[in-house]
Amino acid sequence: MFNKVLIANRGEIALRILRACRELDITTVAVYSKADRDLKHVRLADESVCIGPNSSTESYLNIPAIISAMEVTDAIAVHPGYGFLAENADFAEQVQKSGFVFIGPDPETIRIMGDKVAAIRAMKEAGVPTVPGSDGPLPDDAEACIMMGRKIGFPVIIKAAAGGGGRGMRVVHTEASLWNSIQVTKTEAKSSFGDDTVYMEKFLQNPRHVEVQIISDGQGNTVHLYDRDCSMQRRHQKVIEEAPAPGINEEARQAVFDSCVKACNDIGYKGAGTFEFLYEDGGFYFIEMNTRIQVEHPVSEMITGVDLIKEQIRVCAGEKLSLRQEDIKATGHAIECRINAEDAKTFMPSPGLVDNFHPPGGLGVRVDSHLYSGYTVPPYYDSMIAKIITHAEDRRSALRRMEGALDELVISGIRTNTDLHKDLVRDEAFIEGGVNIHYLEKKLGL
Ligand code: MV4
Repeated sequence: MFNKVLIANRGEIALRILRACRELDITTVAVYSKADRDLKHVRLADESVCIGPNSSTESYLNIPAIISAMEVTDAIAVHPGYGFLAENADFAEQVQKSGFVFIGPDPETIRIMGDKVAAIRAMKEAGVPTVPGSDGPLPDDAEACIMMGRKIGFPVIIKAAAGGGGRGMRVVHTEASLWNSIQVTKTEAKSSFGDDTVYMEKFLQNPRHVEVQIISDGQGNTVHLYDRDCSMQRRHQKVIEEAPAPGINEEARQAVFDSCVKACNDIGYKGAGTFEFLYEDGGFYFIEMNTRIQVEHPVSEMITGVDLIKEQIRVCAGEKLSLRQEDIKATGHAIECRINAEDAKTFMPSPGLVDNFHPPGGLGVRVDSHLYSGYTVPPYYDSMIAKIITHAEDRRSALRRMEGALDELVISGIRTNTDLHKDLVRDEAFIEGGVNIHYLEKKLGL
């Protein structure tokens, strides 16, 4: 096992990684920007290094600064968390070339999954169900593209191969507008990602976002940790997630779990990973794979009892996966509410001094947060400040437990989206289960 790990992130996830390291008897190094001296995990870490000014480009995204911090502190490995450098193949490669371990998949795997065309190809090859589409980049031939659109059936969606997470896509409703839309999407992709490769998929009108969590040791051993539903979102920002995904066709579900496990073994995947699917009319359609630990990983941990961060560290230290699929039971239901420092109605960021923080508690209530009374939320980074997770024997009970947890939660001095969550956990359609990706934006009148 590693004796020292550098945590290349901030906020709640840095604290979450620190806690996992502590349980594995690993010494921790925190790195922080000038604005982040007072972060909770910086105080708890064995060592800490300031890596740059406020701006994330010059700190949490500064590869030489992070590798220098590893050299100075003699850290063996780096955990990237989510966001920042977590899915940057060049970072993973430079970490390796400097003689350190990147806690995540190999750079080549990250690169394949970053290229959505290559990712879909690899997954389709392994038997993962995909969206009907172009099966590769679109040719520079208007007639051929129109033929393809006709065959797939309108509406279609044009996506940038280098995009993902909702960036660089365009829905096309008619044959007449297809070629122009392809050109516009290519131009935007070129300027955003430096790559104008685009592909085509059938546009699914009312899907749910259902994803499958896996962990793999890169030695042919992979287990899945069931599914999560993340359909409650606004502008590609998830608001509430839950595990397991409610009301899924059980036969399709088991088949999709098996296909994800097989795909990981086929490509020699190492680390935690998430297969993102659209789920519509009882079918799963793969869209992307995330090669990082995700914000919503706690709901999977709560239903399985598996510590995903500890497992990530173990497999990346070269240990064989000790988990066996038959030992991973899904018990009850877990729900996560993302608490952001933002106005509950306008969604405008609301950084500043938190004069009082009282987290909720009790059986089946988990709070992943770096907040403390007297902490100042800086304006430079993501506005998520806490995740409230409830677990109970069934979905209704987990929701009821969340109502109580949200009512107990006190964060004063700044505005938060807590009132939005209080409304959502009492929303009839959400309580019923299985709302689609458009539900929240429609409810908010967007
Ligand atoms: C789609 C889609 C409908 N049909 N692909 C948006 C984020 C990116 N990961 C993929 N996205 C979508 N791809 C096809 N073929 C609808 C979306 C989509 C979406 C997906 C998941 C969660 C929220 C979303 C919000 C808008 C659109």
